Amino acid sequence: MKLYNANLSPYASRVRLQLYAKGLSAEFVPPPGGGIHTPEFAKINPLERIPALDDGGFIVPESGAIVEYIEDTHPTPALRPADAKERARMRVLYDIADHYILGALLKLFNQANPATRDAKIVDGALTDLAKSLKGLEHYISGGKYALGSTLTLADCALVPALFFVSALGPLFGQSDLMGATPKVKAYFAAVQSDANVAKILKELGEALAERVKSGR
Ligand SMILES: N[C@@H](CCC(=O)N[C@@H](CS)C(=O)NCC(=O)O)C(=O)O
Repeated sequence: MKLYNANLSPYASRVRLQLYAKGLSAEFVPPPGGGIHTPEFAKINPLERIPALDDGGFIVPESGAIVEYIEDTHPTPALRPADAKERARMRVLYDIADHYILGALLKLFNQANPATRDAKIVDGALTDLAKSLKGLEHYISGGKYALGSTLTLADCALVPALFFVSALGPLFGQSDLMGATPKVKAYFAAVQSDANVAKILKELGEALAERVKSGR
């Protein structure tokens, strides 16, 4: 398997975490042609987004489709609960990370430069983020993993999202964005004792430091 990847992408990071947790090896490659928006990569993924999976010539774009495909083709160890209610709980946690937390973070990411910052957009995004974290606080298990005692796809989506919550907060004068949601805060501290989670967080941290250093 080949994954078109960028270590800083929260979407690609969820796939890498799934692969590590399942003990699967894949080749991680940057998009060909020197970027995401190139004719070379558009031939592979016309949506021009990272990640995309190439499984022997079968291309799957979209991280949600990729993680489901990997679960279907490599079912053990399962990162999706078999029980319908548990699976629905997992999906809710995954979707909170995917739609709400990353949605608010994306707005903040675009306001990172203080020179061009729009205070109204920042306030709106911080309000959305606080609401999303409050929703997460309601559904998260309170244990080491988002759903309970084992790592699931919910953790694959939440870990990169919460990495960016803690990394971006200080840029907007918010050093403790998880402070109002103690279960979420305790979860993010506890899940880091998982070796695969620690590996993903290290990769994200290094990629972010490199991006900051390059000034892009
Ligand atoms: N819904 C997509 C989102 C992927 C996505 O937006 N990836 C970003 C990288 S973090 C990207 O490729 N952005 C290209 C761009 O917007 O120029 C997924 O889940 O895979």
